[in-house]
Amino acid sequence: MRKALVCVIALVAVAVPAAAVAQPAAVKPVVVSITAVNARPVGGIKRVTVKKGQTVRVVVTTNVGSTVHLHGYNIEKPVKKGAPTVMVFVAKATGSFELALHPMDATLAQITVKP
Ligand SMILES: [Cu+2]
Repeated sequence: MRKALVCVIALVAVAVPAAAVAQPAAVKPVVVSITAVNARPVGGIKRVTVKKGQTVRVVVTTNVGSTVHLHGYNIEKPVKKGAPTVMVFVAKATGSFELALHPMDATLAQITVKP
């Protein structure tokens, strides 16, 4: 009896903070994580499809390169050595967009935005 009560209290303690920080699905970003070694994406070019209006969070970890560039959206982020490069954007334009690592012009990902 006492054990069951302790268990219920423990469950409530875990569930309440989780519910308090939960965000609505619409504002939750789609995370695209890429690790590149010597300008090659580990596991191959990442292909991701998102819906128009979604927020996309691109996280690139790379040992080389100076900038990460999302073609079409024309967003460029300088690469920080020893830290992930983070690019956040709202997928407003539909189509297929290449994420490249410069100056070597290596394709890291292909992000497709569907209406
Ligand atoms: Cu580019």
